[in-house]
Amino acid sequence: MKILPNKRTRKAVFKVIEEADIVLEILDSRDPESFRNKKIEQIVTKQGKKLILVINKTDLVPREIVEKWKKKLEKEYPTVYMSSKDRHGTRILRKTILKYAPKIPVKVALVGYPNVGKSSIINVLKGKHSAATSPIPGFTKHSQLFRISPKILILDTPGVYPPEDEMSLMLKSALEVEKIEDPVTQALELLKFIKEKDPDQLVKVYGIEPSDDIDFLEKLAIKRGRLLKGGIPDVEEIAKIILRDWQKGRIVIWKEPNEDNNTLSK
Ligand SMILES: Nc1nc2c(ncn2[C@@H]2O[C@H](COP(=O)(O)OP(=O)(O)OP(=O)(O)O)[C@@H](O)[C@H]2O)c(=O)[nH]1
Ligand SMILES: [Mg+2]
Repeated sequence: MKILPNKRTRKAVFKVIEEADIVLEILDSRDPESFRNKKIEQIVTKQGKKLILVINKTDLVPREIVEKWKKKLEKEYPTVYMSSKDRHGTRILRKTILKYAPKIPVKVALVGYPNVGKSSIINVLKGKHSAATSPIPGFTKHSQLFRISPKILILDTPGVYPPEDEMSLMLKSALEVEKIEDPVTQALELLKFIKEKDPDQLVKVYGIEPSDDIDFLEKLAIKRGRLLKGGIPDVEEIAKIILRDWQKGRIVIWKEPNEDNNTLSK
């Protein structure tokens, strides 16, 4: 079953794109391709505006993989990469914005999936904490204009995604955990995914032998003392903890551009 984006959010993002001179699409470095929103890209180009792809969170992925992604993506659009966490790549981003600015001051819209780091990018560009950020996806609710410099104005937008499967949105950390209807099923899917790609991470993070069945959740619940009345392991609470750990980047799986079957979009 596909999850539809919030209509009001979608409308707000489209309005910001109309208002902007150029648009930055923010992608997560763990699988940049799957974070692209082709509908938005289409709208931007149709309006005759320049689109720039920005691969963020590069601190989570080896540099050579990010370079490969950049090479691939820039065949379509100018592409830069950065880590707002490490304050890395901000100079090249500013330079690229000014290179493609049709006028000065330029109004730049930041768009992308929830949680990719749009608001964090504004803060590193501004050099101080101005836009509110959070590990909870869907945090920014309204668009807001920030003055980065006399030459650059940036519009922050709420995260938006195309109609997509819950599993795929969960893997992209785009859903608020509290709103996931069946966290246990989603956590088991996530464990299965991690076990296939890099089971050692489960041992490292949780100290429990990798498994993708309910047994893993039960063991972790007991280990962490998350018990219901009668000593029953609170698997639902543990499922949410695992989903949140994933969203916070405590467990990291990435994809290479040439891999077909290792996608975060499933
Ligand atoms: N590791 C890492 N984490 C980052 C980076 N940039 C942002 N984050 C984290 O990602 C989470 C989301 O960041 P936000 O800036 O709030 O993301 P957003 O795109 O504005 O999210 P919405 O407002 O929900 O659409 C926060 O926990 C940030 O600390 C980065 O470069 N590296
Ligand atoms: Mg935000």
